[in-house]
Amino acid sequence: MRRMRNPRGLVLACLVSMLVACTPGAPPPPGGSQALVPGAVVIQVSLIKYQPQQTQFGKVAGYDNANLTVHVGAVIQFHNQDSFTHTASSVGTTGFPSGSPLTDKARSQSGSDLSQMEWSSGDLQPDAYSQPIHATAPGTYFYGCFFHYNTPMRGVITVQ
Ligand SMILES: [Cu+2]
Repeated sequence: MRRMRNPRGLVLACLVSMLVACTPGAPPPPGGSQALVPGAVVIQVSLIKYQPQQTQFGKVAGYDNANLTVHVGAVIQFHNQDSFTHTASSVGTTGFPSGSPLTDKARSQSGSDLSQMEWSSGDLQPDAYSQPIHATAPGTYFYGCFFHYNTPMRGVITVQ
């Protein structure tokens, strides 16, 4: 390969690396760069505002509505109202594990379907919206924040 010593070659190298970054299989971007989709159900995210409450599923907190019921076809987006980073990340369909099951993967945006087991908003910066997440199948979906799962910071979405 030719050495990239002239500016044109450098520009070409940058373009190529941008293309590579967009190919499937490349790491997903961090969350929070998304626009609000018209008609989306917004779940507000704030550890400051939304205190723990007891539900039939266990303790939830940090999201509003943290015990949300929607119909199949709904589109959900998370919106960070705090001045620090959160995530909304799937922890499965069978309940809240006692310790956090979330790994570093939760800090990158993944998934757009609630019934996919590994969806996550990725790192959601202050005032950012998550990607739209689609409720495609009935079920009970448990999620939490990578940073504050044990605080607790957890929520449930029931799709019927
Ligand atoms: Cu958090």
